[in-house]
Amino acid sequence: MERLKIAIQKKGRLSEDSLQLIKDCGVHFNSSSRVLRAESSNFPIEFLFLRDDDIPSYVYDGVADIGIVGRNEHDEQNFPLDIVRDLGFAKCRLSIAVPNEFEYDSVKSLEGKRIATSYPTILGAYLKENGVSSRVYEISGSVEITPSVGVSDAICDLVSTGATLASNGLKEVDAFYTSTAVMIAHPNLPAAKKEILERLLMRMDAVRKAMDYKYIMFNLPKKHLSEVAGIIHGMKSPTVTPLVDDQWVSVQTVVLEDLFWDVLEKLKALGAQGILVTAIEKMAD
Ligand code: PRT
Ligand code: ZN
Repeated sequence: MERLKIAIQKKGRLSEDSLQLIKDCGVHFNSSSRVLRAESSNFPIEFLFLRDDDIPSYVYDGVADIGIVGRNEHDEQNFPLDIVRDLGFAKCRLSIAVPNEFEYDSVKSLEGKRIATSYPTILGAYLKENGVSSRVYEISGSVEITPSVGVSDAICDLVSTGATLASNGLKEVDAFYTSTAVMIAHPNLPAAKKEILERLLMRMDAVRKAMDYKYIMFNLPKKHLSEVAGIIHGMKSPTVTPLVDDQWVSVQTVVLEDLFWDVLEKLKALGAQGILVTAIEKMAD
């Protein structure tokens, strides 16, 4: 049987969310941390567990068909791959940071300075875009210690909470690039694999869409029914069921999680009662 090979980070910041997303798609597999590959028992997919740095080249070489990596890793390595989905998790930013005493006005302050980074391609493009020429040193790890040991004047590194910078006496001065996990794919997959990918994406979209919505049920004086559509911004018109008391109806619909509290307040103001809210597990059009 043809299987779609997906490369996932073996151990690190992307691993858990990547595996959870696939599990939520109803794809069963054994993910013991010692194995390098695993096959799903109920979906035509095979997993390769790799270091994140290796994923773009493996997808490019066809060792894997698709993979999940940080957008930063994809952009840095710059292989001609397709980004088929932005997955939203593992959010971070690539920032310029300098020692606290460094007087930084703008990116121009980096002219002629030494900058240490693990992202020379992305940084190089940013400097070029701004007409700044600096000396960029590629360092594979612990970039944040380079200014204190005197090998750089500034760094360019990934930041999420900022704690690492602070504890090294550095200040973040320019967060010029944002990254989240993305699903990458080889641009020329054979038709059979493309079809499996489409099935997987359909499931992923249903899982991820469900996370954005709540299912809401409530009773409402019938005379206010026409106002509900304007409040809920639902996907489709709500389901309305008559109640024994013919002045009232029961309404069921989905609401964007982000708008939920706002919607709840407005419904209460219309006289809604017995409001019941539940999470949605999957949602497809
Ligand atoms: O072993 P392997 O090579 O697979 O893993 P890795 O150590 O290279 O990668 P890993 O697991 O650290 O990161 C994988 C991906 O997670 C990155 O490519 C990013 O897309 C994303 N990500 C999200 C981060 C961070 N947040 C992050 N904070 N990657 C790294 N960091 C590091 C950063 O480099 C710095 O050292 O965390 C430190 C800063 O964190 P704060 O919270 O102190 O600001
Ligand atoms: Zn890595």
